[in-house]
Amino acid sequence: MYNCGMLKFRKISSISNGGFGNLTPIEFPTEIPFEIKRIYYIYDVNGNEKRGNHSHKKLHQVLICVNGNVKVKLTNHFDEKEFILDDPSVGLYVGPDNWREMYDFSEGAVLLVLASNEYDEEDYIRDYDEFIEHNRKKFGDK
Ligand code: T46
Repeated sequence: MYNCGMLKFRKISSISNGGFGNLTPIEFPTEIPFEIKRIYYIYDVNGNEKRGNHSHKKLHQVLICVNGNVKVKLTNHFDEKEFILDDPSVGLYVGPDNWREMYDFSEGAVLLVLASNEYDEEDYIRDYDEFIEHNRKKFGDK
């Protein structure tokens, strides 16, 4: 699918002080395709709440559900797909021109986001018709 996809990170299992645990490191450029300039996380979301409903013009991001699970639907000029994030060692890469919706947050879900740039409201397209028109101009008529 255009400008998005699942990334599988390393999961290092170890026993220390008699206890078992996992550790997932994420390094640029071997594990993610951009340098991280911002990190934020979304949590305490009610199960019936829907977030997102926008696209970005330039921003690259990786979404990782580090606790619980959440669904993410991506729509672009070519395709649409629903992803289930339920594994802290897996990330969803989301590049520009993808409309995103996040929903069905489980109780305690924490969605960690690694972003290629600082927060900039000018980079958002929050109106769906504008998103369609932006993509039509960029990629042509369907
Ligand atoms: C995205 C999805 C996955 C800031 O002030 N700084 C920030 O870095 C961010 C991300 C947001 N904000 C403010 C802007 C709004 O007043 O926090 C408020 C909530 O943001 P928003 O409604 O855009 O949140 P989501 O969960 O719908 O979307 C967020 C990101 O904004 C977006 O880039 O891809 O998570």
